[in-house]
Amino acid sequence: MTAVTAEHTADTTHQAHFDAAVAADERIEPRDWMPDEYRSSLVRQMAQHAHSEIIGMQPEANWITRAPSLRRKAILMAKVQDEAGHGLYLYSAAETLGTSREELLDKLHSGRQKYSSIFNYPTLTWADVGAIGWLVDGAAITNQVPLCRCSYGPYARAMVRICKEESFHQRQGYELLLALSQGTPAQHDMAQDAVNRWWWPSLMMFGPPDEESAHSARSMAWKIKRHSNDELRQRFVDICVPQAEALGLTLPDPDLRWNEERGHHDFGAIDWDEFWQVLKGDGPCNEQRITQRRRAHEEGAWVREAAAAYAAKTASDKAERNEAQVEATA
Ligand code: FAQ
Repeated sequence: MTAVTAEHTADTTHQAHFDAAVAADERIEPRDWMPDEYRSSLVRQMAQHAHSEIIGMQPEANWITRAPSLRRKAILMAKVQDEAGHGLYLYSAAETLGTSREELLDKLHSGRQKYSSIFNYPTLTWADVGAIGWLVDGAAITNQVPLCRCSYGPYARAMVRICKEESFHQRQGYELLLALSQGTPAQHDMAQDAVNRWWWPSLMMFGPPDEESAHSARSMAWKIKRHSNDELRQRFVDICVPQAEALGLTLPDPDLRWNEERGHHDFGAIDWDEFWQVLKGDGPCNEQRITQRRRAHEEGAWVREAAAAYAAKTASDKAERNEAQVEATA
């Protein structure tokens, strides 16, 4: 057998193992063989997801100093800190695919990788913190619970923990909005205004319509994604309608109504031009978000250097101790 044929046979066997594992709902682990496109598609999605978590800290962090009570401030600080943690789990999971955190951050800072469109909208009032918790975390959970069954092990495991925390976030947003909705008329109006502004961008979080989704078909065949963008968007709308009623708030869509035949709510047309414009970098806060992220990265350089120096020192101290121990027992 020539070298080329042997290589081809090995690749075919690997591919057959991979396909069988995916078909049997087994997990693909970092040391397993995987097609190059599977690896690169995972890096793309996981990196975007990680970037979304850390850029997503900014809109809410904007309100930490102005939270209306110590209780609300403590909750908000914990939530924003959780989002940083989610970013770290996801960067670590992406690193198991052979990329590095530096490389991913560099791609974010230079605009070569995306983050979620939703974080390019401003948080104008305190009620926006509630709307983000209820709608943005709510949409994130709807999208991410199926990712707990993603075929790639490290991503699926990271998602289990993230989803538990996101569902706590969603409840705090709902509780915050409920307090405002049942408060003074001015507070109620503030809650309604926030929902009016965050509803449509939340629906865009699920990605373009299925017929325009470049990656869905392949990602679903590989069981990275388990449902299409439109399926998850519909699920989210159906969940939100009764919740909005319980909140005493209205969803800003005159076309929203129950469709008995479909067993789902119909809803109005999404402004996809706005979505693509935000993705191109022309949303209300794109410039501000990325500038702030780059600055935070530069200002944090000394922390990374100190942590690396400490890790190197701890490792060399340990090596010296081990050597001394070996000599003492020789
Ligand atoms: N924003 O072919 P598809 C959170 C891009 S985490 C920006 O349909 P795919 C927690 C897409 O990347 C929120 N870009 O793509 C939190 C692709 O571009 P590319 C993030 C978007 O991957 C809460 C192109 O459009 N969650 O909120 C968006 O099959 C509160 C074509 O799209 C995740 O990342 C968008 N909305 O499906 C934090 C979940 N949608 O790569 C702080 C994991 C699409 O070719 C506070 N990701 N694009 O240049 C996913 O499930 C998928 O990647 C989708 C997109 C569903 C987002």
